[in-house]
Amino acid sequence: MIHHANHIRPNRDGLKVGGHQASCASVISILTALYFEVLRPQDRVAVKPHAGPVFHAVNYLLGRQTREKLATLRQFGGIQPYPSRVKDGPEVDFSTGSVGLGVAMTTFGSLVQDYIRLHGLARPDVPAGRHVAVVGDAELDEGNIYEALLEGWKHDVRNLWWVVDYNRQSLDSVVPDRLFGRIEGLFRDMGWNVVTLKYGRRLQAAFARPGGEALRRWIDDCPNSLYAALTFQGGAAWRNALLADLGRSEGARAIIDPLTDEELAALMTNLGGHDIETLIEAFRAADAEGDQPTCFIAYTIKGMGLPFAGHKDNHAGLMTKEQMAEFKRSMNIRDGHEWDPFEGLDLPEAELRAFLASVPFARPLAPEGRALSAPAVPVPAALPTPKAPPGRRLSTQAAFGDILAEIGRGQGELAPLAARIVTTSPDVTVSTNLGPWVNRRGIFDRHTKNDVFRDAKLASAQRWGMSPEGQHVELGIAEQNLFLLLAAAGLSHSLYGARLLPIGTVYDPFVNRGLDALIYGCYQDARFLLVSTPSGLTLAPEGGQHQSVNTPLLGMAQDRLASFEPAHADELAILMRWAFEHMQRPDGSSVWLRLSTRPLVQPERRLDPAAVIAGAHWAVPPAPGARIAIAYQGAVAPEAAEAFAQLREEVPEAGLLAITSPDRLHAGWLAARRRARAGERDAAPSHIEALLAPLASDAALVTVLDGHPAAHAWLGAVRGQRVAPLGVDRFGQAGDIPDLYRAYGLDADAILDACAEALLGGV
Ligand SMILES: Cc1ncc(C[n+]2csc(CCOP(=O)(O)OP(=O)(O)O)c2C)c(N)n1
Ligand SMILES: [Mg+2]
Repeated sequence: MIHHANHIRPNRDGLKVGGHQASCASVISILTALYFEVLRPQDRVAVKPHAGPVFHAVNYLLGRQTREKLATLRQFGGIQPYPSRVKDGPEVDFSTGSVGLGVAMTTFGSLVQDYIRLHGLARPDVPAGRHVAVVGDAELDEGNIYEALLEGWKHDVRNLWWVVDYNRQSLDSVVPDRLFGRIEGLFRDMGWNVVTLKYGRRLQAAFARPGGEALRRWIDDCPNSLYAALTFQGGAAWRNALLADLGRSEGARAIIDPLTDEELAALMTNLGGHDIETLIEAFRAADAEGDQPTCFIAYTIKGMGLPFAGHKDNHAGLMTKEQMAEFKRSMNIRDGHEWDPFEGLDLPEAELRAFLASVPFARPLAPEGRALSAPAVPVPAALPTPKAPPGRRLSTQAAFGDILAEIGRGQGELAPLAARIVTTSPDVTVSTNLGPWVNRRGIFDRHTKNDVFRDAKLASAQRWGMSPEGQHVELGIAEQNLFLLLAAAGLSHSLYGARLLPIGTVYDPFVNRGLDALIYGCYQDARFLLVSTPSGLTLAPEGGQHQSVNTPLLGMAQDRLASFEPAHADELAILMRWAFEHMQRPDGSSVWLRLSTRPLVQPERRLDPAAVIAGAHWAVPPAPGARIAIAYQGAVAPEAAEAFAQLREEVPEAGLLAITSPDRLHAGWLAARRRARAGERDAAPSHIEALLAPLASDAALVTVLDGHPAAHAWLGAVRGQRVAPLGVDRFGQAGDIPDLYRAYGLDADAILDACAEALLGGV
């Protein structure tokens, strides 16, 4: 596949195609043992990213991939470089690509599978499976792996296997010696079983002979880089190196001397991770042991069997045409038969086919295949909107907590929804207002644990009893774990055939801390509701590291994530209801709500839900031809309203626009432009075009949000109107809201100044 993509397929742009032949060769025996012998249909696998071609080749043999598709590796619309759930289809259990995340994802998949089974939500026809990660050894440098290890230990995850392709090479280099002693210790400390597969059968047999012990010691002591270099150099180099040290050991010589260079090289590279029998035996033994998480350290050689085996620079290496011709000769592959499934094998085809048909993994998991389905959870026509008593203010964060707590009562038509919601938070459950929901629905744990404080009758607003029925998964602070859990729970319908509606809360600035995992979840089309709060300068006394600036832009830029920032509880209730539905629609996505702890007076009004969902509505519509409008987003609503009241004294026709989602507005606008470009005649204008239409063609828009002003700056491009974008473009700092909004130019005076300037034509 890789050779075809690089050397056979026409190349139009002169770019190297690539495809990681060395990384693939390293892991072939491991994937063979797993897929053709050990795995069962219900098992879920994260294959190391750069073994994607091997994975597709496995599926080809299993009849789940076509010959035509194999020829499209890395082509537009073809097989992806790294396994992708969305683009490669249902055979891919977990997308991989950003190293480390797929590995950790298996931990959270295992947790989610436990959750649905312990809640009685599992489909009777889908048995519980094991979660397996095939791990590149350099992936273990990623910190998120250790975050997941700790979290997995806390949650007592089971049935988890990580098979490390321990070729002791990363992209740039050979990894330091003895590193694995450290890593093995870490796994054991976390309650994992560690199985090291260092040597294959042939080496083990050699070690058992007289003098074999000396040979074993020699290899054990051989530095990784020397071992790699000798592997690359081949038999003669092995012989020289061995004889230099072991030349006087008669036993060792009796092992080495009779072998040809080629045989000696084969013996010296007979590592556990390339020995099918050793691998299968180890997997079977672990299976028989039970459900303890197990790490297999399978020694391998990067590029095994290829001309650049062991070379430290082989990560991006590609065989030349001449090398491939030689490789084909050695594998008995005839020209023109490269894609024949059984080419080069000396077993009868019927026997091979019978074997493939008998492979446990070849059995279908469910009638619909590996991508399972689950019916949608009904969502009531409206969610309860919290009402602030007269004179009281309400923040969007508090309103979120209230709405969820009300759902948590599980009354009437809210019951099915309540049953499928699972919440999670990285140690900010209480401070993001999930407390009342948790008090009602309990904390999830495989083991029932009482709330010690409650039992001792110590006063606390939080009831933190844990049980298998609980519906909140409490996580440690590591934000990547939050997003990986949301990703796993957000794929529950597809992976385990049970629909969950996962909600994760996190402080808005710390979305950045888990961003790659968030993107990872979106990339594989996981469906969850992210609630990030508090946000922006409104978190005033906490200072600049806690005050998010970039998140509105992240929300706009992130595919498969619809992002909103409501200002008031009525908008929030509309958006949450819509989110539960949107998360379940085949053409839907995850949803992100950016909220605030700033309490605001709640307006009495009737909203058009469609407008709130589309991203904006006129709080005060402009008169036709108006020269100016103020547009606000989120917690700065009072400043905008105050400035607007003064503006109207001078410019009575002005309008006040409430933006709930620059993301949706922008997406809708781009979609409309694409429709128009595609020649759709009566294509309706986008929501933002329609909203801005009543304003004069050269009207000014003064926009304001507690976040980066670029989120609104594009609005001027919609109809060629002028924009004065106000927002935050520097680190925040500690203060109170009046001081900070004045210092950063978000207060009513700043908005009015911008209006005055705009009216004078100064934008
Ligand atoms: C987060 C991240 N950083 C960097 C890369 C680029 N990259 C791809 S593979 C690789 C080295 C992987 O080495 P290892 O996991 O040992 O795999 P091997 O190729 O040796 O099997 C790197 C740095 C990446 N894909 N993801
Ligand atoms: Mg490696």
